[in-house]
Amino acid sequence: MSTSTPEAGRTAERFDVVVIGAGFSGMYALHRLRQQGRLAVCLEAGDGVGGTWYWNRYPGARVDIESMQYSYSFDDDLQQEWSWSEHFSPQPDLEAYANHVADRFGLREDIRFETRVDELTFDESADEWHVGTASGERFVARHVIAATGSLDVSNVPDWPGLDRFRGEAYHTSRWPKEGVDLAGKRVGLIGTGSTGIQITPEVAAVAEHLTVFQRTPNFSLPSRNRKLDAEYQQEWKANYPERRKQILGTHGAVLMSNVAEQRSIFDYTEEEREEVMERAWNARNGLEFIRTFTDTSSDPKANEILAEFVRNKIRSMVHDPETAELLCPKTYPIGGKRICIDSGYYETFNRDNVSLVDVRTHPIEEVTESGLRTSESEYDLDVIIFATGFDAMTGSMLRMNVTGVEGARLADHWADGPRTVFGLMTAGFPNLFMVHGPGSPSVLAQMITTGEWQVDWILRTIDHLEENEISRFGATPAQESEWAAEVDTTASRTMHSRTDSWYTGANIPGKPRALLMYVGGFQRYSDWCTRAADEGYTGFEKK
Ligand code: N01
Repeated sequence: MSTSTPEAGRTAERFDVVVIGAGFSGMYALHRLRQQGRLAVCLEAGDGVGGTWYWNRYPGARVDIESMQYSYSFDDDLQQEWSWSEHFSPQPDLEAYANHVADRFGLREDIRFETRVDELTFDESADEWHVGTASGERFVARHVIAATGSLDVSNVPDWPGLDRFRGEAYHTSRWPKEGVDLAGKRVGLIGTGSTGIQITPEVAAVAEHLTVFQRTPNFSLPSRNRKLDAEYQQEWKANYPERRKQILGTHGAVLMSNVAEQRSIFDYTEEEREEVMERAWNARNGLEFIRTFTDTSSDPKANEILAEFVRNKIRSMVHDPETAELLCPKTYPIGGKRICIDSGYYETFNRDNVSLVDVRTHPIEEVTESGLRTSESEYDLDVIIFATGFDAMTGSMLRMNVTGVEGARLADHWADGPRTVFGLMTAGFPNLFMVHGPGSPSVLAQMITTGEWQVDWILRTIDHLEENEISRFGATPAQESEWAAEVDTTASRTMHSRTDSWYTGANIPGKPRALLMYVGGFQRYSDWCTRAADEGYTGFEKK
């Protein structure tokens, strides 16, 4: 039972902790808080659980981490009883899993659905957060855990005419629950990131015609998805305790199958390296393939050899040489943008009902009543699908209008790029914790497991604060600078920071450019966070 408190003429419900978001991390936070006997509520904008896997229900949506790992570890009965159907789970399986967890642990009674937080204000007199929602509810809590997702705020290009379009338009991340009937329709798809690459074959299979509008081609590698047999699952389940521990000791919180070569690409003759790449291409899924050599993510020359191998694969899969060439990425290193994995993407361009339009050379200029106009041609369409990505990493925090100490606005504090400590806290906004925030490994590590880990760190911290009667706890600017130096040093060794993508904010006009996640690896990251806790949180602001 919450208690009520008068707040600026309105009644606010009072909790120990408000959790924002009922995705995998938010649900886990709520579960742990309830276990601890804390009064907690979870506020969720959607009408169901699952976060990313609730919103992104477009045809073909699928995770790129294998199912036996991309799942909760906190409850052994749960991980023993649940069965996955495919190596890479499709969205419906992940949403079903989220629903199962919510029911199994009775979480729904403490989740308020269709409740979008649009105001977070710190009350300095009481060291509490006041939380306001779009529908007018008010909540007060000492601590807030924002589990608002790294990829939640949809990016829709600001083209003139969108309101004039007489057909249907959808962003993939807000795909209607009842589905969309594309049969017999002329469909335009904008965007060729992971999402565009997943939805392309699905749309092509039903639409009368699919036109893919591509600005930048992506490197996509075969997912080699497969049904999961009982024996494989059983083997994992028998070894779960040990495997889960091993996962936390890896760079990306993922165990890869045994990758045989741990050598530089230049240790091989040209002929040998072609053989090695060919073997790896046929045996591994895309995410493992790019780890075939030790130096392709750091040495541009090594990278170019691997990239050209993949381009040749694209050329061999796509029959029309002009289309094949357009699909070959040539302006950035392989692995600089997030690698996509697919099931039949390139082959889809061999279908008679699919065409590719290069909107790098001839950009889209406006949406018309009947379709899209580029600087070269007009395209009549019945449906436009925006697979145009997200205002990633910072968008979901900034849109909540967060105001901290002395009226400081988070939007101002992050005006030149986000500043955080471990992606978990930001200076001037005490008692506010983020899960997978900017400056954390976030999407570069397996997010369910690392989300559990971060929530555990946050709850350990809250325990410490209560034991020591600390009512206000926050990061300092000095700590932010120290963490920024660590983030920058590790980033400078990778291709990510030199490539335009949502990783660096380059996909959103006007967004400050900075690598938004920590690339030093999950193990190193968790060492930093654990050290801070073990040392009694020295350096943090405490009152
Ligand atoms: O978004 P994106 P996404 N005119 O930003 C194009 C995760 N995910 O939803 O590259 C024309 O990658 C844009 O072009 P360009 C995964 O982490 C995972 O696909 O900016 N085009 C690009 O092609 C992934 O990385 C899975 O030139 C415009 C596309 O839209 C992340 O989500 C599946 C444009 C956006 O690509 C985001 O992926 C799906 C414009 N004005 C997603 N604006 C799996 O687990 C944008 N574009 C497998």
